[in-house]
Amino acid sequence: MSKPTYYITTPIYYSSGSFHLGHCYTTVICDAIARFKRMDGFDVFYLTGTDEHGQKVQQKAQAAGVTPKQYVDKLYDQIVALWKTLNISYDKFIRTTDDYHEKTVQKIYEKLLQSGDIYKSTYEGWYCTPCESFWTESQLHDGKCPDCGREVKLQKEESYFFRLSKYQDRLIQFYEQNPDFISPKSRMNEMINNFIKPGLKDLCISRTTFDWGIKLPFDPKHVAYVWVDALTNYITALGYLQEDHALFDKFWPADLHMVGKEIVRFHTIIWPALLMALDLPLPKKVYGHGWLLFGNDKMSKSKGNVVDPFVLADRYGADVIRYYLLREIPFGSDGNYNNEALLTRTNADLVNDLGNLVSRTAAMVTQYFGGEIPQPNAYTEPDSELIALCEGALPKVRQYMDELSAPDALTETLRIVQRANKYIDETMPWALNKNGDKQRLATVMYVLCECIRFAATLLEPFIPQTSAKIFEKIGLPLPKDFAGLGRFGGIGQGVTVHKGDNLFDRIDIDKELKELDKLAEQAEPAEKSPAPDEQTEQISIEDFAKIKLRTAKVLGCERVAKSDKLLLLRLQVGSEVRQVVSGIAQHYTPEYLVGKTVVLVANLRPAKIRGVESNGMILCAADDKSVVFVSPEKPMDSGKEVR
Ligand code: ME8
Repeated sequence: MSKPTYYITTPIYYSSGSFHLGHCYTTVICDAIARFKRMDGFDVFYLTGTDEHGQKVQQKAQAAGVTPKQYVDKLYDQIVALWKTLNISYDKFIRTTDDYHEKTVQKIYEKLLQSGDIYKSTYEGWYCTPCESFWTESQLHDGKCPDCGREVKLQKEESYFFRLSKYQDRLIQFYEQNPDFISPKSRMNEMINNFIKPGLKDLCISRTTFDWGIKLPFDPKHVAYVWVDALTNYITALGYLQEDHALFDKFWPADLHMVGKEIVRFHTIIWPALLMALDLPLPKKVYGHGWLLFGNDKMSKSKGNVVDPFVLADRYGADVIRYYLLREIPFGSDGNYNNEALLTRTNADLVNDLGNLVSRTAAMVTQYFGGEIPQPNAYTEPDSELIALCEGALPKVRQYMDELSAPDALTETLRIVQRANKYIDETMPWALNKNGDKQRLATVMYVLCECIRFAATLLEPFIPQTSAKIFEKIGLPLPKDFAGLGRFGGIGQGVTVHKGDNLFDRIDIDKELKELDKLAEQAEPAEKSPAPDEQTEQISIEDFAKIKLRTAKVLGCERVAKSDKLLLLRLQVGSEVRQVVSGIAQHYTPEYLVGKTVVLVANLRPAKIRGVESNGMILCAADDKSVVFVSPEKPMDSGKEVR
């Protein structure tokens, strides 16, 4: 009989900066789930990758003086090294610059055009480049991006639009019929109240102001919107619309898209609507996990509060990081990272509980039985308690993993370890040895080794290196599945333990905290936010030539009624006279301005300011304190071109 399938994905990571411990969170969780499902008899496909196109990447590459491809290649190497360090067992790594992906995205755009889901229009609104997100005026928070709090830019460009609004009712219906689609539940309400209820607008899905993206086949001056490019990775990676689509046939729809909470809206609104337009089945679940915070802020390079996973892995090993992220951060909510919690959790669970149990047991089996695990005799109390605990563990852990709660799954597993340590104190093997009660001693040793086998098997998805080391120590082959967890008593005759080194060394917390602080001081500074001129896109001379600048002479000037900021200027521009409203009343008196020559943006669309018509804008320079108008350095007639 063929195995049930399980398709799990992480988001694809932005290739626009270095990776920190917060990034590891999504991938480590997915890895634990993927490993668990494999051990639990599923045919798993675990996908991860990198999101390599977009304006942000182009700007960063430009600032670094390299091509975008060179830039993303470097980050690709970095992230692959990170996942190797953390033992991430993905089945495929997709890069959005992979040829097959680019070609398939083009086919997807063609398909959407043919189905009438795409049309051409003009986008006018706000754009957050770091998030690559479009926002309406009312969605902004204090004029800033509601997701990351950074500056947004007013964008006006010819674009292709996806008819997202058309799918609003079908989306609501889908959510109603699939109440677990968006998890945790609170995120479902957030999506409905914040995005669906105010009404979905059609989505701009192409850009023309930069070119680091996938060109639209039917209009190559447009590149695909990076989120459409990125979201479709989940199907292009499987061979959708490609010659070999066996994986797509086998694994789609995805069982789980694991994502951080800030990108739930892309995955639960835009992505399902695109899939509906492509007439494809929808994923079964999108889980929006919380953030890893550092000092109560989201850990992120731009905030400068990052922890380097390479440094931690180098000092303590990958499993310490994996265990901390999986055990300590309450799943679904935000969790605050601090070095002390990491070290304390490591000492308590991994050194004291797990490490001690394994080393004490291996030492006793060596000392009392020459290293060979003895077969048990009759079980008595409290043996049966431990047997029940072990035999009941897998169903409970499975239930927690189905609920995607790694912390509970680990707590349940560690119960076996903790109970076994207590069992050593209760049964006092050293006394049994002293009294010559070899029969009981054999049973006690056997019970302990079995507890270790159960715990180490259940720990494989979470801390695979440690699990492998434990199996080596107790002389058993690494299990490939959970089949051996059905019944207590799986260790046969002739198995020999190997004492070896400790699994984990105890950490001197005070000393390590100082060391980690020192390392943090030496680390790279926060990513500086680009200076305004770095952030601004470059324009061509043709673009600049569209702006008509003219010298103008102030013929008359008065205050605008009921406004302490506005002046109404009457300007001579060559043979023409114009009126222009300018917000400089707090910096100039009308009398001072009359007779001065200013520079006018002459082809600005007329606007009404406080009900007064304004035909142009005069150029001013400004800092925090003052505003000064720009004037030709020597006398100049009005109406002359400024260029
Ligand atoms: O969002 N705590 O990529 P990304 C927990 N390219 N998780 C964190 C985190 C933190 N402090 N910081 C980042 C993108 N993450 C898009 C995805 S998918 C079609 C496109 C998580 O590199 C974040 O929540 O910004 C996300 O799940 C993952 O790292 C990648 O984030």
